Amino acid sequence: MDPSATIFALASGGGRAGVAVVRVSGTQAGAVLAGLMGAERKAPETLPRQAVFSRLIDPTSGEGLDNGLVIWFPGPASFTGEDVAEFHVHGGAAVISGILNALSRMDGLRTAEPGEFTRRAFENGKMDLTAAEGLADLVEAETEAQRKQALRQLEGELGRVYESWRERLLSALAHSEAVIDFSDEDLPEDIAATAREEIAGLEHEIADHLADKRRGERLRDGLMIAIIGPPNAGKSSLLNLLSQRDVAIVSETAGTTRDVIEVHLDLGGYPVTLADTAGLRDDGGDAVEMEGIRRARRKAEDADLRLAVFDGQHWPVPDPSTAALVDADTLAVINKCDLGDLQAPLEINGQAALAVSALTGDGIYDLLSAVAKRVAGMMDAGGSPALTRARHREALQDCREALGRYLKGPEMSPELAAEDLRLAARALGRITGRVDVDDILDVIFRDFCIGK
Ligand SMILES: Nc1nc2c(ncn2[C@@H]2O[C@H](COP(=O)(O)OP(=O)(O)OP(=O)(O)O)[C@@H](O)[C@H]2O)c(=O)[nH]1
Ligand SMILES: [Mg+2]
Repeated sequence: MDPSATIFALASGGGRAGVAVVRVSGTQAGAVLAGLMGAERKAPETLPRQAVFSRLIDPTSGEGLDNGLVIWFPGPASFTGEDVAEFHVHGGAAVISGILNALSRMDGLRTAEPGEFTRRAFENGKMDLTAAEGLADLVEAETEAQRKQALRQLEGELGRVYESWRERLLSALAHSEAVIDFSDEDLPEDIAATAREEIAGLEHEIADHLADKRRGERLRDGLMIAIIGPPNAGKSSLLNLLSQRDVAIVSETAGTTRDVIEVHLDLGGYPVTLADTAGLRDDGGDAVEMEGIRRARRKAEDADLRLAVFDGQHWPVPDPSTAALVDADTLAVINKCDLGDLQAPLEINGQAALAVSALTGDGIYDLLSAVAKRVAGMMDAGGSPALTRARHREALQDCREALGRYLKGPEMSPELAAEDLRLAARALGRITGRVDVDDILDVIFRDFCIGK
């Protein structure tokens, strides 16, 4: 991969569309513009960042390819920091391939690798790594909450938090190094103590940020909600009702569902996966059902939230195997409330239970609100931006460990103390891409779908 080459790619999605955008970035972008606009060229160089309507031709054959808009973004004030040309053409397959083929025949041009435009933007200092990740998340975002989180990250909120921590560390490091370099001279007496205090405060902030119950990661990946309960309680009926699709087979035979059935939903802007599972029972059932029950239990354990469904016909005696699984991360539901009044109190293991009917829809609105409230509580970061990747978490843990070592050893030599601060600052720098990231860039940008 030649990093100095001029690169091009379809920047909009594949498939037939009214408009498609082809982007070119690099030193040849100006020549590409001139080539494709031919004699009609209205010198967009004099009109940077303005749309110019033009006929577009194949520079080799002179054949007309399309009529479209051309926009010229001279570097460094462009997305990648290089000269960039954009062609907004009709989004038909033949138009797009005509333009891409014409570009591929031009000297010094090649197709962009996945994520290469964004990688160049990062390498030219247009955005830090967290912002680049935010951009990838924004393109992937399927729900409103995901979009908000991604946009905040793209706009640099998370990067700014880490960068300000790193600056505070570097300033404490400068003080520690002053103690090493000028130990015999008269430095202010409390300089080491002040640095230590500053680091203790910072360590606290990082610990708080890490103790976020994986909010940001959950929002990125979606939350897993397992529907569990005894056979025939109406779990599959509830899944079908909540997802408004006929996904799971419903029947009066106990043990109908065996495999885990998953449905992805946008719940009030939050991404969730609802998993219907085999009814839990300890006795009976064939080998297939037993395997289904094993999977159901595993799903229940792995899920972020459980919906425990009980059969209202047996109320007030809840099924003991399922009741044993009701905890603070479980919403208890008593189904089939259409069959008769349920005896109060509606409560299982001290957790309030909701009465619903998957048949008539009674109580479903309250159930949805209760689930949405729990889900929002598990994913909302509130005021501060949340870390969104395991990569961030690992680097922050490294940082915290180094700070812990520094704080534990007041009698430690100033040289060792400074080394720990340096390691902590490096760990933070890795998140934003300031230091030590060459080895991970390929992995980070390979996953981008932009520029493919
Ligand atoms: N009256 C009434 N019947 C219901 C309700 N919900 C489900 N049923 C009936 O209860 C039976 C079992 O429903 P399912 O949704 O298959 O129950 P399940 O919990 O998925 O059962 P398994 O997959 O066997 O574990 C079916 O005959 C449903 O029509 C309800 O709210 N009221
Ligand atoms: Mg079922």
